[in-house]
Amino acid sequence: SLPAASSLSSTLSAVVLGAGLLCAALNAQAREYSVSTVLSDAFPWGQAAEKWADLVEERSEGRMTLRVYPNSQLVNGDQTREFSAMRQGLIDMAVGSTINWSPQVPELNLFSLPFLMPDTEAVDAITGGEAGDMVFEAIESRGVIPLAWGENGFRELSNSRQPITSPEDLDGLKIRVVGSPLFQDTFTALGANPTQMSWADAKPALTTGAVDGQENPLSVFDVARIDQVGQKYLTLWHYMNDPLIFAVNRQVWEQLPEEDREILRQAALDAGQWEIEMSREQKDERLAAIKERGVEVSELSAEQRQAFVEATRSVHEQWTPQIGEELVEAARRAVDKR
Ligand code: X2X
Repeated sequence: SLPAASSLSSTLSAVVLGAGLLCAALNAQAREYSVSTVLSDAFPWGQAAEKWADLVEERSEGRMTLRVYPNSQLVNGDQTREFSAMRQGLIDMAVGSTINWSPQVPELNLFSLPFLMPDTEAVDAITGGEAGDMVFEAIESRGVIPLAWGENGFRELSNSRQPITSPEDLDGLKIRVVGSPLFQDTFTALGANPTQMSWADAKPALTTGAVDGQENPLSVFDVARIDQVGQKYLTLWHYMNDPLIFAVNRQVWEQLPEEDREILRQAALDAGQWEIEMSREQKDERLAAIKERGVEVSELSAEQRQAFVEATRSVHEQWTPQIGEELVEAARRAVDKR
C-alpha cells in the first residue's frame, strides 16, 4: 500500500500544481469591470465611457475589460443611486454627472449653483485647480476613487409654452429637474413649479404634458430629439454646467496592481479630455440643427441674464453651508482669476 499512497500523493500534488497554474493563468487573463453611465454612446457622455474602455483594453493588452452599461440600467433607472451602488461595489466604475452624485456628495452641488460659471474657462478653472482637488478629496472621503473630469455641458432651458427671457416668464411652469434638491430651490426661486424625476421618466412626462419644460445640455436636447416632444422654446441661459467624473470603487482600485491603476487613470484623463474638446466643438452645429427643426431659441442680453442671477442669489446663500464655505470661496477665486 506504500506505493499506492505515494502515487496518490504525487497525483494530488499534480492536481494542486495544476490548480495553481490555472489560477495564475486566470489572473493573467482579462478581468471585466462594469462601468455605469446615464446616457448611451449616442451622446458625448456615453462616448466618453466607451473611449475609456477602448483605451484601457488597448493599453492593458486585454488584461482589463471595461463593459459599459448605459441608461442607468445597473441602478434600475434611478441615476441618483449610482454613487451609492458604486461605493457598495454593486458597480465597479462609473462616468457620472455631479448632479446625480450630489445627494451622496454634497460638495458636488457646487457646480449646480446658478450662474457660478459664466463660460467654459470658468469651468476649467474650477475643475483644474484647488477647488477641483477639494471636490476629488470629498469624493474619495466617501469611499470612491475619482480619476478624471469629463463634461455633460452647459444646461439650457426648454419648454412647450412660450419664449423665456425673464424669471416672470417661468411663473407657474412645471419644470422637470433631477438629482439634487438644490434644483427645487432654484426653480422655486424663479417662480416655477419644479418636479424631480429621473431621465428615464423625463421624456414620457414631456410627451404627455405632465411637465412643461426641462433643462439639459444642447447635446442631450439634440440627440434625444427633445423638440419632438413639444419643446418648442429654448433659452440659452447657461445657468450651470455639470462636469462628468470618471471614478472607481475603492476595493476594486486597491486590488489592482500599480501598473493597471496607472493605465486606468491615464486612460480616464485622456478619454475625458477628448470628450470635453469634442463636445465643445460640436456645440455650434448642434444649435444649428436644433434651430433648423423649428425650435425658437432665445439668447439673453447681459441685462436679462442679470435678472436671473439676482432671482437665484438666495440659492447660493442657502446652499453654501452644505457645499462648504471654503470650497465655494476657492471656486469663486478660480472664476475671478480665469
Ligand atoms: O437626467 C439628466 O437630465 C441628465 C441626463 O442630464 C443627467 O443625468 C444629469
